[in-house]
Amino acid sequence: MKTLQLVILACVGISAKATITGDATCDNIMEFYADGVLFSNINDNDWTKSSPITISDNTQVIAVKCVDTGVVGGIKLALSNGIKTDTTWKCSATYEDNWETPEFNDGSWPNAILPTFDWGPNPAALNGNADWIWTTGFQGQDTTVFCRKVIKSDCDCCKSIHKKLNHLIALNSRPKKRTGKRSKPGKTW
Ligand SMILES: [Ca+2]
Repeated sequence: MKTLQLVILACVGISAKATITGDATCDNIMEFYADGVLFSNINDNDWTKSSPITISDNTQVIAVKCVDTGVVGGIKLALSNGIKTDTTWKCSATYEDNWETPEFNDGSWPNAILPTFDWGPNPAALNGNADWIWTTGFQGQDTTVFCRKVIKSDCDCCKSIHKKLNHLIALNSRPKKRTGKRSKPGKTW
């Protein structure tokens, strides 16, 4: 099992260093989560300024709760791995336990919509990099929304470990090769 231990150690070493960066904002009050962990920033309550994001590249799910305090609601985000807010996100106006975690099943949630509203060029870091998203009730009908996006179903490292494990299991389950001299044909029973 030494090979497997080495693979696991190598994976942990690599993943601990790698991060995803980016920017996020919401109109008006934002909570940003990566795998259920809340990341707070001084800009979270000002949609004209984006909050800088730095998360592990092993992150499976990113999630944003946003409270709209007037006129319209919107969420906008772009990350260095190419993930950005668009209609592939899932958005709901109903709170559900653990909605921000990887374990939550958002299969019944509707896709995000693109509000018909012009926010202009701010925040500058996100200008032209992503769409604003919300639920269909973006004009004051849905004032608190929960949006989430699965960005990695299983870490590449885990897949590599699983493959290695299966390889070892397959090796161990093979019939053992006979060692030593082949026994001569003996008595017939
Ligand atoms: Ca608003």
